[in-house]
Amino acid sequence: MKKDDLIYLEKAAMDIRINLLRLCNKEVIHIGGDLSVADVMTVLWQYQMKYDPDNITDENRDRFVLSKGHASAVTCFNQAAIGCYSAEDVINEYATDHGRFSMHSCNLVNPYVEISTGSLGHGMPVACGMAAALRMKGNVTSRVYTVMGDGEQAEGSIWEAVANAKRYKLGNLVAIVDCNGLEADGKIDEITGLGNIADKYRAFGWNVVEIDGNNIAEIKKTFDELPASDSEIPTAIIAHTIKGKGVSFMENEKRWHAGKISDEQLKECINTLEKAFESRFKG
Ligand SMILES: Cc1ncc(C[n+]2csc(CCOP(=O)(O)OP(=O)(O)O)c2C)c(N)n1
Repeated sequence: MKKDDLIYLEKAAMDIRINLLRLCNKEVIHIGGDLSVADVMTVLWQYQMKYDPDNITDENRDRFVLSKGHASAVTCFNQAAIGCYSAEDVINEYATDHGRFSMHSCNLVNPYVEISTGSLGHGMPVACGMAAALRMKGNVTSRVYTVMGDGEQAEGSIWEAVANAKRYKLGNLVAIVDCNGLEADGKIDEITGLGNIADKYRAFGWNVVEIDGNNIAEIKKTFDELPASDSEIPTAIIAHTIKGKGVSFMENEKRWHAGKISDEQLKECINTLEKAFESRFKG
């Protein structure tokens, strides 16, 4: 069921952040890029996508490919929120020998993952192939969503897929770039030399929407206004975000690309997130 109430989605995004931090208190996770994309992922999984956890082979489902495969935790918690399993399952099983959840998304152990990812630059071409296959099978209603990082844009395979998505008229493909300005070792501007990512998608003939990717209302509006799934031009959502969003000591800090927090930090982070939510939406 679509939950289109903005406060519901804001609360859902806060709950995702709290679960991420609880897990980050137990294991090292890619917390910076999980937090930056948490709002986009919450609206995508808990509002936008046509996906029934009780019917995961439905041909008419939307497909999701996590191209920045290291953000598996934020994906797992959103899948938990829609009933694939519970958030406690994710926390208890994460990184255990026979667990379904680990640092990267793996479909050998987790059936809700369409395709294993983690080696950057591969998810997007696979998403492009899935979108083409749906078209060949005459499916005009399903969409394929993929989430990439801005550092990931340095992988050449991304641009082969971008060119082909336009060529094969894949209006059913929605590529989201989580532009948080940092990759693992520092600033994107200083490492990849790619310049303006939105302009590059435009140059390849894509429909490009630039948004504040930490603004739930803007994200929802962007999904509401997507071109029809049977249209011919692929869409790139360039989501400008803050790495570590919601946790002040992590925001814009490359040190928090991945890490673990103490019990004390966890308590403080949850308190801050809950207070921020209350001051915005209560009373
Ligand atoms: C092909 C490949 N090279 C290197 C890595 C190691 N690596 C993991 S995450 C990461 C940084 C990715 O940056 P970005 O795409 O911006 O992700 P985010 O900042 O959103 O976490 C790198 C280099 C990898 N997973 N795959």
